[in-house]
Amino acid sequence: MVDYTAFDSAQALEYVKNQTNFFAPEAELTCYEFGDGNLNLVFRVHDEQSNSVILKQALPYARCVGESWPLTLERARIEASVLVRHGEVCPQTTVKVLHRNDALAITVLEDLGHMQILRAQLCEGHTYANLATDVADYLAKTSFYHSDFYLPPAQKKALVTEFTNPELCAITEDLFFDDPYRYSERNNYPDELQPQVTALQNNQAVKLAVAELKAKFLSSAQSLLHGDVHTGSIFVDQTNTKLIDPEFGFFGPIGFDLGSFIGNLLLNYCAQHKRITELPKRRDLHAYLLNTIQTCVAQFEQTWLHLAKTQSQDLSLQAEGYAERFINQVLRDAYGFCGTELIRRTIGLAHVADIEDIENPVARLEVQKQALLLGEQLILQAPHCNTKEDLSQLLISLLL
Ligand code: SR1
Ligand code: MG
Repeated sequence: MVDYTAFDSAQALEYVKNQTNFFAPEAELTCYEFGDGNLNLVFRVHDEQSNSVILKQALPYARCVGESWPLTLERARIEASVLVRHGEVCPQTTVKVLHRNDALAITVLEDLGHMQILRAQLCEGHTYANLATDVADYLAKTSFYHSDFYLPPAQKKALVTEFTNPELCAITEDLFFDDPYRYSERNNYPDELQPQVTALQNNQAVKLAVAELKAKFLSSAQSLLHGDVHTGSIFVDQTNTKLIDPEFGFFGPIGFDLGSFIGNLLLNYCAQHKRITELPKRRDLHAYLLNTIQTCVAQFEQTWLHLAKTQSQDLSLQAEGYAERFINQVLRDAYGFCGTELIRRTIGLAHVADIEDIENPVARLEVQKQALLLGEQLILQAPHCNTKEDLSQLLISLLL
């Protein structure tokens, strides 16, 4: 077995040249590193004709913090395996794995460089007509086909073991559910936000509702999640949508992925109050974001229920009305998890460019206050909604 070593561009190029056959032996290859995420190295290797692949390598620590935060290389195996499994049930929306080497924590992926990262595009006010239905399709299919509704019990349990991802889950457990609700050195917010943060951290009702969500995250192995569906994990163009980066994948509560996605759209919604100055333009983008959330939730529910009606293997879970009851709870969970995403991205360790890149600190502070309040109200009120219509009404009332 080859010993792990973190690659530089020359090593990444040599690896692709010698260990794969994507390029002709005589091809003149070029390679550069361009990763700007929190955790990994990302290289693009291309030839003179601009044929290219991406080589992604996990580092033994969190890149955004440094070697003081060691992190398992196992996440490369998890990520490649989630991509393969999700790709089997939703190929059109999952980035393709071309090659993997778990010992070197390497995954070679199709290059999506002709597409754009959704977060940057939304920040610039661009819209994508297929985004809602594509993400809904991905979330419904990947979660249904890896749930107890579909998998035989023994296979499901074996997969839960295969995808046990304790170190990456611990990051989410800390950053989503613990840090924002207590003092933590990792928290990051301006002094001017301290009164709101103190109020949040003293709000016992919020802490109780967050405890419910954390308990679900810890012990509801409902399906194989992506685990980190933020708008930086989605490539888009006007026809396609591709999910990347499921290194936080594990068997968890289905609503977590949907909630993370909605949460990121809402972070953008809040930021647009200060990003777009012309009112008609801002209204249009706000309408697009709200419509994307509503369409995604409705389509997710519809596809999931259709699969449950036509593909469920488990006899008891086919009981009349059970799938509807199950998915209603998933949607309540999603809006709750969405609230935790809004809060942790505002006062926790990992922020979003949508808000951070607002240059005027006074404007940014207003956006941060809105995101905090929205998150808090979703966490408190989502558990009391019965249907997706109630959840949608709740959201609209909070955005007014
Ligand atoms: C230390 S990792 C911080 C965040 O980046 C990832 O994309 C996840 O969202 C994680 O919470
Ligand atoms: Mg990532």
